[in-house]
Amino acid sequence: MNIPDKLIMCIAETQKVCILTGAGISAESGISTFRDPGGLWSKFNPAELASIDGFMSNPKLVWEWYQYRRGIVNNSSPNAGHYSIAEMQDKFEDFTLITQNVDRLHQKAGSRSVIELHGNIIDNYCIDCKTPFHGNINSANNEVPICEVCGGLIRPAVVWFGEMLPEKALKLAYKASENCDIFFSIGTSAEVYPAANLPLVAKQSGALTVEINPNTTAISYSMDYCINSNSGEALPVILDLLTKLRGKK
Ligand code: BV8
Ligand code: ZN
Repeated sequence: MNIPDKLIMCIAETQKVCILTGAGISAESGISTFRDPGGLWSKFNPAELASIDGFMSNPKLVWEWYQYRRGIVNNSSPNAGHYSIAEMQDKFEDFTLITQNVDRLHQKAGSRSVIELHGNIIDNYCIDCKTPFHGNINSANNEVPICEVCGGLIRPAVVWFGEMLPEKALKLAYKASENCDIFFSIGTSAEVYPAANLPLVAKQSGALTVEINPNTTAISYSMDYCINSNSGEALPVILDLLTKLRGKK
């Protein structure tokens, strides 16, 4: 895979980097993406499962789907792409990592202050009183746990379709996208809003934009660089070239 010299020079000279990741960065960790052939949405209907209406109309089905995905996530490890991003964090004065992912593999790889736009699949809370739930979630017959405070249903701490994103996370994400010199869009189809706005906000704010994705996406045409590669392959190469170039100075 070829990383243009000019791009590496730009990365080496900048101090303000913003990265947005999607499900693709976790693909090499064995976690299905959503929209790739055979991905999660090809097997399940997102409106049915990843939405508040879906949960309220069939709490047990949705709970079991998240339990199934939690099992995969709990047995997954970060890949070279996650570790490369974690190592990049201390190479720039101003570095922001925004993720749409709910698997917390960035944090497992050592990334700090990760902005989670769509929540996380590890935590749970009461759908009525919002109290965080720390009780047992693995009942024998996968029953939906009940809130110990008010008796409400317990749900995963993800952001479902039709739900607002966490206000603070979204504000920080827009601010970083508006103020960076280089913006990377990595492993996302850029089809879910408002996250999909961020690469374009960065571009409109004057950032150099780089996409890392083996496929073409809805925003490829507007990116300054498209590295058509798996992130687990491209990111270690970028990190190595950057370290060598910085080391030479
Ligand atoms: C909201 C958590 C206010 C749950 C998820 C404006 C215009 C149009 C629609 C809307 C809009 N504003 C709001 C909407 C509605 C909706 C939306 O965007 N719908 C889309 C489908 C059109 N948005 C919302 O509802 C959001 N809420 O805005 O509230 C509102 C509400 C209603 C109406 C107006 C305003 C909430 C969105 C959050 C939903 N929750 N996840 C869960 O996980 O179960 S979204 C889900 O999709 C995941 O978080 C996922 O991360 C995210 C985005 O998908 P990607 O990460 O990009 O994954 P995908 O599979 O699509 O792509 C993977 C890519 O990786 C591919 O390109 C592939 O080529 C690449 N790849 C594969 N292997 C590799 C790789 N890349 C690199 N390396 C590899 N090895
Ligand atoms: Zn409650």
